[in-house]
Amino acid sequence: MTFDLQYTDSKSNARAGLITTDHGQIETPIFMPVGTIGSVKAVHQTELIQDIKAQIILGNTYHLYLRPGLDVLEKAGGLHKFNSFDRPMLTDSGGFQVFSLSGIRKLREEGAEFRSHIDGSKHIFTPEKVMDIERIIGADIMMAFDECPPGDSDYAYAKKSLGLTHRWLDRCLKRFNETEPKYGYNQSLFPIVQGCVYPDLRKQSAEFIASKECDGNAIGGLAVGEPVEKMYEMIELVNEILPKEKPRYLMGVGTPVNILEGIERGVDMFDCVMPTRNGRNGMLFTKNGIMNMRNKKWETDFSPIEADGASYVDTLYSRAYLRHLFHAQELLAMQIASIHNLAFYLWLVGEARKHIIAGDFSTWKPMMVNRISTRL
Ligand code: PRF
Repeated sequence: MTFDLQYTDSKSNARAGLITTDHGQIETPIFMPVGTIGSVKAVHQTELIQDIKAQIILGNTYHLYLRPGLDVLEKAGGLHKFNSFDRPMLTDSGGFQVFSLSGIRKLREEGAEFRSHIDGSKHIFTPEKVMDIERIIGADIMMAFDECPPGDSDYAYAKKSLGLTHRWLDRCLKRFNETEPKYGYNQSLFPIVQGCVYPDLRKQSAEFIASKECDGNAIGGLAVGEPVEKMYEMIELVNEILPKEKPRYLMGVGTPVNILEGIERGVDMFDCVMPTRNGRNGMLFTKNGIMNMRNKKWETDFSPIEADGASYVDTLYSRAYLRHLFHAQELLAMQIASIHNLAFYLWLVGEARKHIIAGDFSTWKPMMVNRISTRL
C-alpha cells in the first residue's frame, strides 16, 4: 500500500491524498461504509459501487470469526471472494467489539477472553490469533489488536490499558512480519493510538505508534462517551505527532459534523455505523440538515427526499412515500434510508476533498457545518 499526499490546506491541517492498494485506489479524505459481517446492511453491491461510490468498506474480525468462521472464509478464498467486493477492504481487529459486545470478559497480558454474543461460547483473542484471523479474512488493511477503554476511564486505568495496547502492538507486528498474505495480494497493518482523554498518554502513544513506521496509523478510543471538545483536542495533539506522509484513520467517527472537524484537523479516513444504523431508524442526513422520516410532518409532502441529493433514491422517491414505508415497517424503508445516508456521507467527504484541492476548504467547511446541523 502507498499513500500519496497530494494537497495540504494552507489555513488548516486538512489534506487530500491517494491510497493505492492491490484492490484499487482510494481518494482521501474518505468515509468507509461499515460491513461488519461482510455486508453493508441493507445495501446491494451494485448500489454500493455505482450509486454510493464506496471506495473501501470495513469488515469486523470479531463478527466474521464467530460467523461464518475461519473455515468458510479460508475455503472461500478470503472475504473479497466471499462477498464479491473486489475493491479495497479494511478489517477492524475486534479490539472494540470484544469489549463492547461480548459478555463476560477477562483481560490478561496474554489476551482477552470473551463470550460470543451469538451462542455464549467462550473464546480467547490474543494479538497473534487476531493477526492470523485477519490474514485469513484477507482485507487490504488489517488493524492491530488494542484495548479501547471507556471514555470516562480514570488516569490509572487509562495508563495501565495503554501499556497493554502497546505490548500487544509489538506482538501483532511480530506475528504480522512472520506471516505472509494468503491470497496473492499485499496486506498492511495499521497500529492504533489510545490514551483516553489524557494528553500525556495520547502523546506517549502517538510517539510509540509513529516509531513503528507502518503504512498508516489509526486513532482509537475516541467517541466513546468523552465530551466532543476533548475528542477534537486529542485529534489535534495526536496529529501533530503522527507522520504527515502516512494516512491517518479516526476509528468509529462519527456525525457528518465530526467528520468535517476531523478532516480540518488532518484525518484522512473515517468509518461509522451511523449512516446505516440511524438510517434504519428513520434518520436522514442531508445537505440542508437532519430529517426524521417517521415525523407526521412528511405525511403529505410529495416532494423528493432531497431534490439535489447524491443518490438516485433521492429523486426517485418522495418524503411522503418514505414516511409511509417507515410506518408500515417495510424493508424498503431501511434500504432507501441506508443508500441515501451513505451516498450523502461519500458526497460530503468528496466535496471536502474538492475544496481542499481548490484551496477554499476553510470558508466552505464552517458554511457546510451550519447547513448540515439544521433540524428539518
Ligand atoms: N479500537 C478499535 N476499533 C474501534 C475503536 C477503537 O478504539 C473505536 C473507538 N471509536 C471504534 N472502533 N480496534
